[in-house]
Amino acid sequence: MKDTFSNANFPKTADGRVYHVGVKQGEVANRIITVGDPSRAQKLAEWLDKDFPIFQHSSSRGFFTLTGKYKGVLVSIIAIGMGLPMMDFFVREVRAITDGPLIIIRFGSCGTIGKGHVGEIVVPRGSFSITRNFDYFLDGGDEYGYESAENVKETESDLKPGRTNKRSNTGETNLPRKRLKKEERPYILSKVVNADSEIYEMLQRQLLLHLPPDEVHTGLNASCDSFYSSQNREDENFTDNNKGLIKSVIDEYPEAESLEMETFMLFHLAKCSTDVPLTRKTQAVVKNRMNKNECLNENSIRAAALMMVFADRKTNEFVDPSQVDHLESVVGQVVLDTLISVKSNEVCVKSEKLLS
Ligand code: R1P
Ligand code: URA
Repeated sequence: MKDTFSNANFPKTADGRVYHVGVKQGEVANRIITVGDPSRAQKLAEWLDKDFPIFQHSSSRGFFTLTGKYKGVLVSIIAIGMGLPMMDFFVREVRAITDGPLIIIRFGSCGTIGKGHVGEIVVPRGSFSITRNFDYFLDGGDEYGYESAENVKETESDLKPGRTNKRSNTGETNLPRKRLKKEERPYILSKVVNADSEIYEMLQRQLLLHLPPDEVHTGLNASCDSFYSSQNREDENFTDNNKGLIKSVIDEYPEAESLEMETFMLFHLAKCSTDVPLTRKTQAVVKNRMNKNECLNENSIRAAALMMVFADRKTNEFVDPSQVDHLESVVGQVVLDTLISVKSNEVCVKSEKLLS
């Protein structure tokens, strides 16, 4: 039977279950690994302590939660599916049913546009987003983010020395076409939001105990709103105007290493997370600090990420399933070890109350 929810602003059942992730207070730990694929979550769960019961919940919206103990510490492993909105559902709904600081590590997969190769690992120091500029596709431009030739106005100010303003017989202009302003281009690149620096460094240290240094990459991640268009994949069935997108990403962010679809939202929400309910602050103070891009220093969520490279976008190589199996085992334990090593007294205290 379907559950009944009340409060359209933040729907919950009478016993406090959230609408999409489907969990309630006491079912999720304050230390969380989030993955995309439910089978990756199951694989990680193999490392959980055998002498402690494992709580499991599959929601009707595709979220899969496992809570148990790892080396005696309460942890949750939550599979969220794919994309920025799924990360938003997960972070907000889990935040709503937990108390105290949350530590969240994303263990995902990615494509590489940097130094990495298939089967290697990326631990990003930060992430930006690449999103499709829907309005561009109404107004038009060329495939590379320049204004369309037919839009070029033949004014003196458009002319470079030595150019004429005559149109050719075919109607094409030889006027220099302007690179569109950033906000007018087909894909919008955001600023970078950093990972929690302590967890980022711990992940690298732990990984280097198990993998050669040249297989562990840092740099920046880009979270895209499509696996296809905003990751510069060709798709003849749609107008995507994404030729040269990876090149312009690297021009803007030479450190760009990986493309995937969730990490930016996790880092962004961690940065926007408030410790004290907003009603206890004046909205104006919070807004002012956000506008100045200042971290709200009472963030209740600390987040970091690491990704297995599944696709090499330079060579077009794609990962073999046997490599995935091996990587998930080695790296899965690294993520769990890191998750329980992050120091947070409050997290330890709060967690003990769970599932008791
Ligand atoms: C695309 O195939 C999916 O793989 C990556 C992307 O972020 C996207 O979700 O991550 P996961 O393997 O964690 O799902
Ligand atoms: N996940 C992505 O989002 N992109 C890739 O190329 C591989 C995994």
